[in-house]
Amino acid sequence: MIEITQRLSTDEQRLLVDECRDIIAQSPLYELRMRNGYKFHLKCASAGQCGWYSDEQGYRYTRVHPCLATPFPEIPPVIYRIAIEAAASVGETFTPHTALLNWFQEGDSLGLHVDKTEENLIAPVVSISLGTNGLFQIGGVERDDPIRDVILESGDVLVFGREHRLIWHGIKKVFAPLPLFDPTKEIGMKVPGRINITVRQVYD
Ligand code: MD3
Ligand code: FE
Repeated sequence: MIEITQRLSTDEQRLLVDECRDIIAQSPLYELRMRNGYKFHLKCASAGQCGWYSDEQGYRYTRVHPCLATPFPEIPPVIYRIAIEAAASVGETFTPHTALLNWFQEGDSLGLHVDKTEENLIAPVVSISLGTNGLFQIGGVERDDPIRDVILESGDVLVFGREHRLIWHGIKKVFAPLPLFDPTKEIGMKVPGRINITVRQVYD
């Protein structure tokens, strides 16, 4: 069973959006490709001592931006604090090495996968969602375990630790902002879309 650990206040969400804007101003969003050359239907940015990248050579963590070859900016303080607090709330500790920022626009998606590029597969991963709703698919550790649909909303914080660390999961689709409730405006996003920040310990 996976639970939404907390729902952040609008004020905290706004601080996080500002920090995401700082990250991509210093270290722009980049595209990812699969081994077969197909593009992922999202864009990515990274902060911290490494960032995640994928192209025809495969998945890996890199110490420098894939286009600029410059180091990534540090993990901003509010992202760092929220990740540590969320992990602590479920009795977990970890050392954040990277904050990966996924940027989805309407209709974007991320296929079912298991995150196992990290050298350390014991430390928890903390996920923070901002902006428009995403249809999250969550399975089990086996590829054919049943899959549940969960809507991730702006401000949702999840911790994937221990028995959940190696589960199959993905984002089936990201919704358009609703006419009567567009969280993106309230939290200061200038373009409607969904941000997911995952904070990870990559090394031991
Ligand atoms: C479970 N991101 O970045 S967040 C990813 O919304 C990723 O951008 C999705 O899957 C997104 O790898 C889903 C929830 C999530 C993130 C990382 C996990 C669940 C996870 C790592 C391990 C187990
Ligand atoms: Fe993932």
